[in-house]
Amino acid sequence: MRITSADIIVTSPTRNFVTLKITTDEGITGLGDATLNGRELAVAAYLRDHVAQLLIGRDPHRIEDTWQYLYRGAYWRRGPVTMAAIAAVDMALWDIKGKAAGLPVYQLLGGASRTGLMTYGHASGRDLPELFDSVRRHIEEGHQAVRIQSSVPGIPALYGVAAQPQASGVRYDHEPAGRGSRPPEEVWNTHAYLHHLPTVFEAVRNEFGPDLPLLHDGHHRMTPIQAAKLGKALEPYDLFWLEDTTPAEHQEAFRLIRHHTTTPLAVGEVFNHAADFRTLLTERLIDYVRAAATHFGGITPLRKIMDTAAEYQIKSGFHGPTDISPVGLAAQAHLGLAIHNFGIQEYMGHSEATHTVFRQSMTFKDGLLHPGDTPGLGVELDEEAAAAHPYQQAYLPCNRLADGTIHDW
Ligand code: KDG
Ligand code: MG
Repeated sequence: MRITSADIIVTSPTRNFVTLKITTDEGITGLGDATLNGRELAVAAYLRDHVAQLLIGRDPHRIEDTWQYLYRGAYWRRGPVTMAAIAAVDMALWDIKGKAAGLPVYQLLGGASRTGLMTYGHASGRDLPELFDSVRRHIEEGHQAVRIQSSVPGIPALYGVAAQPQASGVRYDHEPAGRGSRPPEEVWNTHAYLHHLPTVFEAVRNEFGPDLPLLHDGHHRMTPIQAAKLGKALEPYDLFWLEDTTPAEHQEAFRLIRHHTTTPLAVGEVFNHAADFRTLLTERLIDYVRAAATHFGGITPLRKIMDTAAEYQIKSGFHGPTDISPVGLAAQAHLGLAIHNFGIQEYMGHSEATHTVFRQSMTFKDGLLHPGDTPGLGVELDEEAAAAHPYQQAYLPCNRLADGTIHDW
């Protein structure tokens, strides 16, 4: 079998998605997700102008060799744009291999280690009653665990907290994506946040009891000592994990956080290379790997980092927001089903419009996510439907302190 074409499809049903479609001379096609929120067209250009021609004529079965060729052969290694592009090629080749074998990708990765994947959904509220309603709705939908994000008095709008009640159909604050040519700006106040958040968790525990697994995302806004303080303050509420406390390129900063708190830690959604995790894994500074197949170079390197993590009793908690396409989500669902050290899968569920563009075999029932048994990744792209939703500029917000200083996130 030989690759005959590699096409890049950019579509925006609610959010922007970049998809690579590889076609072979045997008529088998494969899809890969290359979506990098806010920098989508950079990855599309990287694939179209620098990668597509390298794929023509190659044997699609040679996944490892193609990965190494694109990674080592470019001279410029790593970085989110490069690794999202390589990820798309890697996923598309796994998709083709599965279709050629007549097997879902998880079978090629060693077969299922479990019947399905435990998930968490995103609950949020501008006040406690709204938050409680949102938690209840996520439990009713089947999630076994819930992420808790809440407004903070003194902070007018907060990323991760829907600006309207989620019952009104607004599922998330950035879906549909905030269209426009520059990021909206929000105000941030770490002191107010650190003061308020433990009171929210106390209220949620009082309302829902001790057994519901609860998570929280700090979006990289704390210093290491602030993160340590928060982890300690949240210990009575027994979190499943505290995510992205501090910008994680400072891997050694996690020594300080770990030293002070027993709250489990998750990090890595912005990572794109195994080296980003080296200190965190080998010193057991985290409990969950947050990488996404889409941003980490695909299924192949994500499998390898999870095998390394297993040596240190660290589990998966792959990044699954709605700005990872159904193809990227399927890729990590197949991997999560196969690996032994699966932890939890983030699952927000894509919008109706997204489902008209990407048809998937994935199911979510009885509290478990399953990628389905269709050969390959189990996702097909309706190109006509995709064309009906052209790319639109959209950016996540950035945040500033009250005095105007731009802040981490
Ligand atoms: O593109 C960035 C979003 O995917 C991210 O902000 C969502 O933090 C996030 C999460 O945990 O899903
Ligand atoms: Mg996050």
